[in-house]
Amino acid sequence: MPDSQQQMLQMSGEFQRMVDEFFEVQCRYQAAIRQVRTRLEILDDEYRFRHEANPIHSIQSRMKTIQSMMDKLRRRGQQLSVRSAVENLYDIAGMRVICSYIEDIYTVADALTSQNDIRVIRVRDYIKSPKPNGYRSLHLVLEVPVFLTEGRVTVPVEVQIRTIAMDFWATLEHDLRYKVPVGVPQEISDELQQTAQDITRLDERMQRIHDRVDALIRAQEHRPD
Ligand code: 0O2
Repeated sequence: MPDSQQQMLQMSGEFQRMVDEFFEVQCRYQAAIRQVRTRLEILDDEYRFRHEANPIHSIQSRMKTIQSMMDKLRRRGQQLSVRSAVENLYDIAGMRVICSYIEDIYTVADALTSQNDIRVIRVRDYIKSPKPNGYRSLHLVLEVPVFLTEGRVTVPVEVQIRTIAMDFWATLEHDLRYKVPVGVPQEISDELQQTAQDITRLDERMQRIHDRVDALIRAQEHRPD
């Protein structure tokens, strides 16, 4: 068999091994996403029962594709393998929790991180310290337990918590950035930054209105008949 053909076979064999390994680890990351989703849903249900309000508007989740994992490893100059991805990437399993109000973000984050079998690996608060482009969101990397036939394993999950308005901005900004590979012109970046500030003011106003309505409801509950 010619050398080139042998090389091709070897490469496709290596790729196949990588894909098999990926499907094996995918199973535990998906289990970790399910764990976190169930815990979030339980917290949301309990909150509705106790406070007649839902801190969570919606939950999205995704598994990083093998291609996107390898791209990230390549960008960082790290070894290109599934093992390297598991050792170096925190966002193979990613979740996005969308809340209506800013305070709900911290209510959800506190409730989740205070569960004693969850370990907080990293917190990045881009709400208190927004990125220079205006990006805001609370990022947590949590290590959650998953029970497999081989026993208990822990798996990292990146949880991004943000308001509907923050999500609207981040989704559009992300799409725009990908649509213009040569880079978004400065005037558009400036306008996006300005819009991020408008959205911050909107979120703060909505929070104040919500607090006032809450106070009215509480006052009515305590009024003698
Ligand atoms: P995708 O497609 O959303 O997954 P690390 O998490 O340590 O590997 P990083 O990138 O420093 O690396 O972490 P960080 O800052 O916590 O942000 C990771 C994710 O947050 C990004 O994932 C985005 O989803 C989101 N994000 C961060 N900055 C921005 C921003 O300026 N605009 C928008 N729209 N989203 C942002 P990925 O891997 O980039 O992409």
